[in-house]
Amino acid sequence: MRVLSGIQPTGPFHWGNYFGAIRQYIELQEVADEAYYFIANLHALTTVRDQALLRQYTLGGAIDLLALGLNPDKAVLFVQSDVPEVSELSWLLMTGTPMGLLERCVSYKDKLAKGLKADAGLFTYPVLQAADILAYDADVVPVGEDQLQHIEVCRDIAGSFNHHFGQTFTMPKGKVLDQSARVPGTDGEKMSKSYGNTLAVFDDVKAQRKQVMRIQTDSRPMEDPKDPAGDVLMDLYKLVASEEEVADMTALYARGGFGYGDVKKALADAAERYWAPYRDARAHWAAKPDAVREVLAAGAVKARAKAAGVLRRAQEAAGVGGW
Ligand code: AQP
Repeated sequence: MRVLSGIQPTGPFHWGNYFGAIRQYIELQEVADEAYYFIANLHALTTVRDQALLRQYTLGGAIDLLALGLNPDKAVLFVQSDVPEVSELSWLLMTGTPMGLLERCVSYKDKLAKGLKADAGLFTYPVLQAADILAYDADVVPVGEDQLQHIEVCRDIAGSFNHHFGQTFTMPKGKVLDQSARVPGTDGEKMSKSYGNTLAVFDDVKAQRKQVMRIQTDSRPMEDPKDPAGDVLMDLYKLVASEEEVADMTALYARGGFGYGDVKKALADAAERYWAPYRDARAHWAAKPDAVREVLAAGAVKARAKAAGVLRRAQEAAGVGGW
């Protein structure tokens, strides 16, 4: 099994990124034959237009992934722009991608609906993403639920290329975790950097508490029992609390007679315990930026070697190479 996934350096990673995707990266690096994980800085250009900030987020993203358990001895960690072959492959794919396929992409439509300005990069983002996946012959792509549609687009693009030019690309499959495929944000919507509703993984304890206290709840009277199903606080609590703590909290919901403030406090306490070791690991890596750069440089060499072979195969199939 060859695993690949990428994450955008568009800001500090949040619980949705970790529980939806990064946790899978860490688990899969143990069982995959090859695992490739990259910081998607070319994708991030569609939102981050400040070069110093983009550089800071890119290195910061790598530090975060290492702190969260990504092991460079087991997985190839690299920065997307260090593999220019992928951008070339993207053009080959673009020429066979129907406009309608991209127009139907929900994340593009959502961003337009939220008033974000769309450029050609945002519109064609799924094609670059398809190139990212296909360039490494990936067969498993661990992601959150919001990305499944893009993986379907990638399969469509790969399928039509294979159909037209002969078998060239491996067909990838998306992989989501049932219990955290769509982590809710502080407003109950999907947690998302661009929606301002995130709980950051590496915020300091005080800032994280403040964010937890912001979570919107309903206005049911204190004495009433509450249904824990679909409750944002409970959904988040389940991610960071122990099984025993979750059982106690479920009983409390059934009994009633408590305020949401108590649940928020328990959630903030559990979050503090959950993230403490990762915060220490982050401090360790953050103190050694050159070691992180070395990891990324070594990763880029391995990633390029793989992507160059696949690009050559695709160019020959399409008639733009091998003449
Ligand atoms: N709320 C979420 N629940 C589960 N998984 C999530 N992911 C993102 N949000 C959630 C998964 O995280 C991985 C990295 O996603 P990305 O690089 O696309 O990050 P992102 O899109 O920047 O995440 P955001 O916060 O949603 O950003 P914007 O607002 O810019 O689109 C992916 O596997 C994603 O599914």
